Amino acid sequence: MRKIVLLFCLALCVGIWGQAHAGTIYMEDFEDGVADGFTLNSLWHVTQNYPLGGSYALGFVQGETAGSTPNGNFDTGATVFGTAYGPFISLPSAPAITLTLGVYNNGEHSAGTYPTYWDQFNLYLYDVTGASTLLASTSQQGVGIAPIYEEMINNLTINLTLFAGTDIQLAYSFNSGDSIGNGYPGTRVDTISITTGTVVPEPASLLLLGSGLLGLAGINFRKKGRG
Ligand SMILES: [Ca+2]
Ligand SMILES: [Ca+2]
Ligand SMILES: [Ca+2]
Repeated sequence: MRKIVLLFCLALCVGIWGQAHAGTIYMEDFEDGVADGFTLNSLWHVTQNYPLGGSYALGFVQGETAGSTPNGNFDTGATVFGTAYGPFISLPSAPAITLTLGVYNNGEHSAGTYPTYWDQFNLYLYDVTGASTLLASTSQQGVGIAPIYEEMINNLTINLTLFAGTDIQLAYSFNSGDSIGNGYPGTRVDTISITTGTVVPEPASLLLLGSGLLGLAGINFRKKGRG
């Protein structure tokens, strides 16, 4: 019986410990109507048109009617391209760091198993030296590059553990490449989150861990007293 109680308490402590260690270090869902810390250019803006979560998203599109359908387009009559640069984010030295976000892209592309994409979206990561890593793409395949499929919401999960302990910047890049076939609903990015485990336990979980150990000591004491 004592072993069972002990195991239960240990499981509880580990559970609390684990929860306390899973932390959000960055979150942007655009629900305050502001892309905080972003540098936006070209057609990139916070939009109420077709958010992937809540009421607002980041979009590369123009002439929208606010609503839940992907209307509007990026047809300005010329080649359009632009990058939305997010803020620099300091990643802690943690054993696991994960980026999750939603991406919707609807641009000019051919049909088939391996389509040609004339209107392309790419997600890049920049380090402080300006070196870039391609994290996700509509049009480029490769190891470590998450595919983005057209005309559907892509819920991406990207491992950033490689960049633990460094400052990074995420960059959301759209390029029509040409001036034709641009009457499409464009791109939406939403619910960008970076989570990590931390190596330093929070005071609250230490307190719980401490009281758990005291509880164990109490059980031990009572058992001995009765025997
Ligand atoms: Ca915001
Ligand atoms: Ca949102
Ligand atoms: Ca085009």
